Amino acid sequence: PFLLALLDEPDFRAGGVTTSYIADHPGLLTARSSGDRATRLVRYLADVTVNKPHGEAPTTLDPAVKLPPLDASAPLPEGSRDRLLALGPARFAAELRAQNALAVTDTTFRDAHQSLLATRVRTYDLVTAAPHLARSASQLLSLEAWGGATYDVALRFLGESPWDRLAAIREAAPNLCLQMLLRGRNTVGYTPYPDSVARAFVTEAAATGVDIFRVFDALNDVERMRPAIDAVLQTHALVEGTLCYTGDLSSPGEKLYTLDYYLRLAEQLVDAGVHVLCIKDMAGLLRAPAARTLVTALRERFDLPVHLHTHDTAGGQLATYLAAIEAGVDAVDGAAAPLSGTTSQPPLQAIVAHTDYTERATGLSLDALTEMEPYWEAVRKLYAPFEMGLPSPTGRVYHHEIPGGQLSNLRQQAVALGLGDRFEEIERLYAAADRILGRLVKVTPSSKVVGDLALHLVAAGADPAEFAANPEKFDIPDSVIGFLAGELGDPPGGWPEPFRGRALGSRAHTPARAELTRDEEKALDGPDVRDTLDRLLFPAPAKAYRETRAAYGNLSVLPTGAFLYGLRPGQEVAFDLEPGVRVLAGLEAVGAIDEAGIRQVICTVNGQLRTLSVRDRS
Ligand code: BTN
Ligand code: 3PY
Ligand code: ZN
Repeated sequence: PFLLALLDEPDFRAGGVTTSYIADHPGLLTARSSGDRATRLVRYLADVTVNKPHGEAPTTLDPAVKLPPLDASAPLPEGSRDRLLALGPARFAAELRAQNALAVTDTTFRDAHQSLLATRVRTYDLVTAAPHLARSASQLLSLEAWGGATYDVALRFLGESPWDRLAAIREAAPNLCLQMLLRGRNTVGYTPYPDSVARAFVTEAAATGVDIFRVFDALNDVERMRPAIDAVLQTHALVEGTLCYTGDLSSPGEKLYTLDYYLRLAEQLVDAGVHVLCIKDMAGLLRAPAARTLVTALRERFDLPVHLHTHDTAGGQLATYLAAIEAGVDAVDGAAAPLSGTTSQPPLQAIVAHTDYTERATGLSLDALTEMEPYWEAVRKLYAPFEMGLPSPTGRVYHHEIPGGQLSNLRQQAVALGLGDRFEEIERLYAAADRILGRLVKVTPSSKVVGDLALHLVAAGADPAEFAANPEKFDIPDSVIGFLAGELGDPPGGWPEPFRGRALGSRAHTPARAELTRDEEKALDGPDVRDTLDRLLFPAPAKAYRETRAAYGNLSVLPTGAFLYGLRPGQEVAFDLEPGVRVLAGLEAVGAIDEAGIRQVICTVNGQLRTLSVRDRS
């Protein structure tokens, strides 16, 4: 089959077989024996070793050596998932509301690294930690482990199936509720999809391992959350209806995002049948007094539990949590201390320490959480090239209101545009773009619309007042046109006219697809629903993933140090092709570059020498 595949390749017929041909087409090696699977993974390691896409390894430490001891044979303690399955979501929520203990969600597996490390943390490092949490942190309400940007990034950058990640974490922590973040009609993407996509997505996610769905809409439009909410209500899972928080409801100047606004929104969510109300403070704008007001009012008015999420961008969110806790908030989100703070969540350890020996004590063990810190510190070091967060807290967030995940991302984009030293300007234009577009709730994807306009104004050297007055004279990014055309729904403050009409003018906009083809609908019902969803949501990244998978196999089994940085001469790495099928791979030497740009890489695979040809693209 290998030769036949080769003969089918168009440039083979034109050029002939050379070592460089194989080096450039590793996907041709498609046999599936375990020896061959090992060789394909070693071929990947050889390529990374030669080409160093992320430079030299920042550390040679294997995070696993930092893990506390684990007795895998001891029975698992009962956890939140056992209770959810026993009680069903409605009674589970009623108990959450009735209990005194503050419930805690651990965001380390999703939002924390999305907000600090460009979403790059791999399944390998998560699945290594999960059995520890299942045993030593079984009091958690949930592990937020999926959704948001993780789906896209897994396919696009990690060569991983997001579905396999979910299934693997599910298996490693079977007693804990796994939670995901779902962007309403956009599911885990950036534009709206037909309702049947949201339905199929939720059904497959619940079947694969999601127990708690946090559903939001970027403009707080409950109608746009409803298909996803309805779909969750058909499963075993719990659904959180989300109020995305913006502005400052304590400010006398706030006329749009007022307490009344949030209470009306909450009422619609309650009517839609959600089990929990979530306050999603994606930029870290909720101040302690406003938290006290909002949590008190929501709990007086409705009998659902309230779950608070924030980002510690300005540095004060533990104060917000304490005010909310005193006001009766039922659950809060935190991250393992080494992946907490600034654009990420407040640290779990501090949340536990500040409530211990009070009525609201979480039941979590401060010691157990702290014992995991060296592991997460070592993991974070491995991902150093993806650090893009703030070096320190910033008060400017109260002005520009950029969400945590986007703030770190935008700083990177600014550096790429050569504007790294002028980030304040981008922040100022972000705030101006937000005003021009009507003071939006800014969260994926509305935050991307505002960010795209801000970067566009910077790049064009345009004055925001001039742009607002004469939009027809300027190029406008596609995402902004789509937003103005109503693709994301109607903003709470209404449309900014006459700006909108003049910006749209006669500009063409291709609306998002409202319907699928019959074949696509059928595929969503079929056995390959995961592949179908990958393709529908992220056509290009799904293709990149399939190609990577065909070329190298299952990259998620490789330890992260080797995956990102390759091997040093003399170094050996062990990995499991599947449970019990261990491979020991080593690097002997890397040869000189030849006239065709190829290097011979001498490796060992379970003690046998292999020489691989790798193109040097560095
Ligand atoms: C984040 O967006 O918060 C984390 C980084 C994720 C990057 C992904 S990759 C493609 C997609 N497009 C974006 O602008 N961001 C996401
Ligand atoms: C996401 O949509 O990924 C978010 O984290 C929004 O806050
Ligand atoms: Zn968040």
